[in-house]
Amino acid sequence: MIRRSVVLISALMLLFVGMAGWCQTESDVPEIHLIINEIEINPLGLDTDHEWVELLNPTDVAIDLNGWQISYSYPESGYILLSETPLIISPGGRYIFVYPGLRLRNGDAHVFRLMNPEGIVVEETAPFKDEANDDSTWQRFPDGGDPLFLDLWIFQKNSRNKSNS
Ligand SMILES: [Ca+2]
Ligand SMILES: [Ca+2]
Ligand SMILES: [Ca+2]
Repeated sequence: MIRRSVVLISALMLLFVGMAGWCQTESDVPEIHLIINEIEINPLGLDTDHEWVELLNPTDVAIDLNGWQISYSYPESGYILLSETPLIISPGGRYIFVYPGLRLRNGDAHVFRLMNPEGIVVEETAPFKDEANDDSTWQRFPDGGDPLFLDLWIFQKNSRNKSNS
C-alpha cells in the first residue's frame, strides 16, 4: 500500500513538473514579429508631439496595429496604444508613431518595449538615452536588424520612414 502511494505521488509530481514546464514555454512570443526599428527621443527643439518611433514589419504577412502598445518613460513609465482602430502595416512596411505630448525622458537611459494585442511583450530594446537635441536617432543596424546581431543599434542622422542603412 505504501509503495503504491509512493508511485502515485511520484507520478503526480512528474505530471506537475511537466505542466509547469509546459506553462513556461517561450512559444507565446512569435519568432518573427513587428519590431521597433528607429527611435527619436530628443528631436531638435521642442520635444512635445515630436518624439517618434519607426515600426517595421519584417514578416511576410500584414499586421494590424490595432491593440498593440509601446512603452513610454515620462513623467512615469507605462504603455500607450499605437492604434485604437484598424491600421494595417503591409509586409516589409513601416509606420511612424508620434507620441502624443511629452512621453520620453532624454537624460536617463530607458528600455523600449513593444506589446502585442494579447498582452505579450514581443520586444525589449537595450536602454537608450539621447541628450543631443538634434536630428540624430537610435537606429537598428542594418535596417531591420542583423539576424545574428539583433541588438546592434547605432546613433546617427535620422532616416524617418526610410531604410536605416
Ligand atoms: Ca535626437
Ligand atoms: Ca529636443
Ligand atoms: Ca529608419
